[in-house]
Amino acid sequence: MIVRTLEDAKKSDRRVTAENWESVRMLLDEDKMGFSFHITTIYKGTETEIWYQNHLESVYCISGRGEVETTEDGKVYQIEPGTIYILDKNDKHKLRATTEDLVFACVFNPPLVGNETHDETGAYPLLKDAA
Ligand code: 9YT
Repeated sequence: MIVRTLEDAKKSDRRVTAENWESVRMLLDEDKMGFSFHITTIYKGTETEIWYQNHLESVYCISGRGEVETTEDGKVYQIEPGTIYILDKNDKHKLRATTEDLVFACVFNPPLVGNETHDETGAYPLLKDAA
């Protein structure tokens, strides 16, 4: 069994920061679970365009307020604690934290390796298979 705490993970290189968000990657490819698990905070007042072309992701809201828009059809879904959005079609989307920071628990398949950041298309590369 593996046991970790958010507090310890935050103090390590598992915490990754970007302009609009930060994320603590609590479970990664090296753990051999077939998925990765992240606690991600999206900063209030930001919009981030994301397109995980190589990964499926589920995103569960723990706290905060916001909305997610599917870019292709312009549909907007409100996000509040208890909402999950599931990117089952590698959907390109725009994520907005409106009146509060959004805090999410996120799962990725395939798992992230650990040091990915969004590229210019909003995707993560498949680092494990990269040359
Ligand atoms: C909300 C969302 O897409 N979270 C993804 C994980 C996070 N951006 C990370 O760990 O890179």
